Amino acid sequence: MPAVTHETQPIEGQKPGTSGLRKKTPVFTHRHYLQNFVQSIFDAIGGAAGKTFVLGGDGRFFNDKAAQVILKMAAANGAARVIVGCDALLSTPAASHLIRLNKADGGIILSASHNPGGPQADFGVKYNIANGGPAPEAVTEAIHARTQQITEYRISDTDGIDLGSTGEQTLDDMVVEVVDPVADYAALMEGLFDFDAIREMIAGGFTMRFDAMNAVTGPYATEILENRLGLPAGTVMHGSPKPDFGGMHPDPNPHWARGLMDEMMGAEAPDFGAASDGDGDRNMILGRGIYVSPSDSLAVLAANAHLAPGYKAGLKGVARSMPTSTAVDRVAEALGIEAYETPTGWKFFGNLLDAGKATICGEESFGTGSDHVREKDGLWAVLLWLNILAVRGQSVAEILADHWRRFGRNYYSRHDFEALDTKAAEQMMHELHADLPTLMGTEIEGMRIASADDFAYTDPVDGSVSRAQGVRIRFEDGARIVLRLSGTGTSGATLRLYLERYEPDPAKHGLDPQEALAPVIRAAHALAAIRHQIGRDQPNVIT
Ligand code: VG1
Ligand code: CO
Repeated sequence: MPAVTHETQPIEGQKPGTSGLRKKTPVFTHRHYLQNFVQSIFDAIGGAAGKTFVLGGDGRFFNDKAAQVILKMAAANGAARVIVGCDALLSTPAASHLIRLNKADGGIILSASHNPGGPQADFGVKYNIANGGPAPEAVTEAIHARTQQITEYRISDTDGIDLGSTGEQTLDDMVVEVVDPVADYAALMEGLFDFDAIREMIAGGFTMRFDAMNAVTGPYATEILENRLGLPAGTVMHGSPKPDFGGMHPDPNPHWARGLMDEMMGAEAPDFGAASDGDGDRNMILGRGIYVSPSDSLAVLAANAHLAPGYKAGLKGVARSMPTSTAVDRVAEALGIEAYETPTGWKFFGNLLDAGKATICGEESFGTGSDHVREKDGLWAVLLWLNILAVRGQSVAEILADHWRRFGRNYYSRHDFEALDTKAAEQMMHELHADLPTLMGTEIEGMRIASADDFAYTDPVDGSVSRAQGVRIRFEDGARIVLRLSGTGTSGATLRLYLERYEPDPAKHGLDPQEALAPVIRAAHALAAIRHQIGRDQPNVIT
């Protein structure tokens, strides 16, 4: 069947954010919207001809239809092969692994990650490069530039492909290989972690709950945790991916995974609890009666990774996003390895991982991962925790208390102010920015400001520079305030306020983080005039 060329026109606003292009579903399903963006990806990477791609998504509404459109466009653009998950499902880390395993040229992931899904909710498309990681800024900028020039797209005039069962098919001259979305990923995990030790711990009565939030990790968690590690059926809750995530907001944090949270804080709590997000790259870690802040989780994983077979040689270095707490920096110092600080978004870790400068990376936003793929990886973090628990034979609470005794505690919290008037939020950041040069040396809430700037990052591998990555205000005692606007939302603006304070004294490690951070929170509100600027003094979500 011949490829058909359709005329089209540029569509405004096709600019990828922190992690791909995210819009309301009706925007994506609107005439030519998806097609324009996909053709722009192919054009921006020098064409698809002869190339191999990986394709899959988190199963949200429009995932299946979008996958068919992309397959037909890949065929019409001359791609040689597309490896696609059965039913067009692939978690983000599994897609990253498949790109690397098959030495593909790139991959397209259909997901708006932790944003809700459904006909009126959110959809997204993300392009990953040959290393398996999110396209770096130079590539996303080229894609965006192309969307502003586009005049036509190519699509095959076929009916599409049956993605319901595995095996090879052809679409025009292109091979479509439909694969089990879980198998290769599960094998990768078995190679990294001591499944025998974890099985033994489980046989000894260890209990856990995993909340897949009706999103893509369901099949992965069921296969790995229940089938391979022997946890009882029902350990995985909300385990079947649904197009609208069963109405859940698949963001694994204490606010949106309330049911799991309540269970873990209750009298009948299991030993361990975890949750993942829409596309499977985030994780929340809980112990009986205890919440592990993602920044602490990163630090604990870095300090204990050598206990798992895949990391027994030790870590080459660690990296964290700038707003993530500096807890992991203390671990790096103790280990005598480098700690890198990058802008928000996993794409900034790619070069460090490729160059062997970092082994483990993390973000405060429930993202942790390593050089086994080029994305953050929710189940990976859960399995590394399980491996550590099995080797150390201690509870999550004991491990955390131990960690704080050794390194001190970095009290940490993120406050999100959502659905703000975009102009007001931008104005607030603008005025705060203008104030920065005057802040150094001034005192607020009894704390003296040591530095105040807008974070700019120079990639140590390729020298590329990324500016305006968030305002940071550091105090002389090491406390920090960071403010930035979200790059993943689909309506209005979201202010993220990140708060951190270091406490070396073990006698003071048992405080509620909101209490421990109270002066820092007050200072942030005063410095940014938050209520005055955006008309709000309480966040919607606290993590
Ligand atoms: C948020 C997080 C960021 C994360 C990004 C993608 O971005 O803060 O740390 O990398 O989401 O996560 P923003 O710009 O809204 O703050 V997800 O699980 O898309 O893949
Ligand atoms: Co995600």
